[in-house]
Amino acid sequence: MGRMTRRFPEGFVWGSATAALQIEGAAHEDGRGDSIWDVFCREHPERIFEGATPEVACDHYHRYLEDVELMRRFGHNGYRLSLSWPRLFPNGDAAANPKGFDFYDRLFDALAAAGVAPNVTLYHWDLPQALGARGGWEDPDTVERFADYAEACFRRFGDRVSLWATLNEPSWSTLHGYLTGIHPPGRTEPRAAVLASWHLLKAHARAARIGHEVVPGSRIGIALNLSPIHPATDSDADRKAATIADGILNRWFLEPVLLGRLPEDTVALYESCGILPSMGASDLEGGLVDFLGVNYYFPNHASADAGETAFALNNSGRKEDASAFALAGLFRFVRNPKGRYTDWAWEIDPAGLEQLIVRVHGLRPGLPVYVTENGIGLQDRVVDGEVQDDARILFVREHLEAVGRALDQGANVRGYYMWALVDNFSWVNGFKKRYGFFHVDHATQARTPKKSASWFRDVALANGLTDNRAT
Ligand code: BGP
Repeated sequence: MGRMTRRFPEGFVWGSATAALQIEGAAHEDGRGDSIWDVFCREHPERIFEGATPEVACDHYHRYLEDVELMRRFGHNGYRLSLSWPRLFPNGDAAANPKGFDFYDRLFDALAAAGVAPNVTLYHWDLPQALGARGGWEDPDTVERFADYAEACFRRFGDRVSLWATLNEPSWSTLHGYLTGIHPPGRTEPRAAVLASWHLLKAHARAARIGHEVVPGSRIGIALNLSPIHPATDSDADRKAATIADGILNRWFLEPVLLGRLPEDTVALYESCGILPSMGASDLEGGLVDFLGVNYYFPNHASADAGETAFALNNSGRKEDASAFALAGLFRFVRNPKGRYTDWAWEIDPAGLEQLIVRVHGLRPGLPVYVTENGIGLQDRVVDGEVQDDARILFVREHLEAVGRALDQGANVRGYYMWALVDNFSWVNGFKKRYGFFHVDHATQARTPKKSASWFRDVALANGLTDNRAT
């Protein structure tokens, strides 16, 4: 086994993460309704790598027992998943779909039998199309519909789920849904983006209040995509650009859920642009989280040299395809000349995870933190029945070491969910970008454990890292 180099706290959660739309498939089965993503992929195949769709995904709806068995065999004691809103409420209104609820009953029972504790996200981007058609997150009524949906889930599953996340990455979903237009509903309107993000924050607070009422003792959090934003140079202008970007992308979401308030500088910025939504004094009430889910992939480097607004996401995995993110007059993200990058141009920087966790600890000392997503997209292949994903082992090891350093500084990290359990539908990247511990052959749905799955099993069972590097 090797000598233990890092022991994790007792009870640490070792698992992986998925989202309903990315793995379930069975898009038209047992009464499920369309989500905005189903429709977007059907209507805009040119926007998704190779025109992929989530119709079948990993067929988890039918293969969930096999997937739970993989978790058990490979030492997972936790699993982060999301519920499909359009499977439970196909039209986004009050009419529930009993077969959808039955599916999650079966899944939770299987997880319990396998000794795997669920961490459940209510909303991971699959808004019912019926609500999308009426204005989606720009419409205040969507907040009401979300509150009803959340209440139904708390009531039905609250006896078996004790960790809940209201939303997954509201920053990423509003940014790409309403500003860059890369995700559905494909809007490119700053006012819409700020309004949608505000409604998501309200929806979070509403659901948290309801959950605490309906299931006393439940622990309710949120999963935020956080990214340290460094100034590209030491200049005052770049420092200011980094602060602005940090306000828009991180603090706008982080401060309400950790401190119950919005960041003043970002409020002032939106006000000066005339895009600040009208807000009620009690809208954020009840939204303080019991734990924070940190989703971390890469840091950013901000330059003040931002003449034009520009957005592009590398969704091909070809190194030469650039990404771009710039808001005219505010900031532009630039490549780190010293950085290590994945094929999809995401910088690999484990220290960023340590910095983020320590930052959260500084804002809410001792708050339980779970790394709810962290992983690397690779072009994994099965060769002679094996997948040698040494790059993933190195990535996860380095990030777990970063978690260890955050623990040394007093942060209360309680678990790590690697993204992802299985290779899945990677949104606009289709199926080429593989993240799983388990390789999925999308023609046959065969699951093959990658080398990283066995490596992670040893880490989980030892509850720590050893100097046996396995790579
Ligand atoms: C996060 C999402 C996940 C997941 C991951 C990897 O933003 O919450 O659903 O997909 O990123 O991103 P991608 O699949 O776009 O590479």
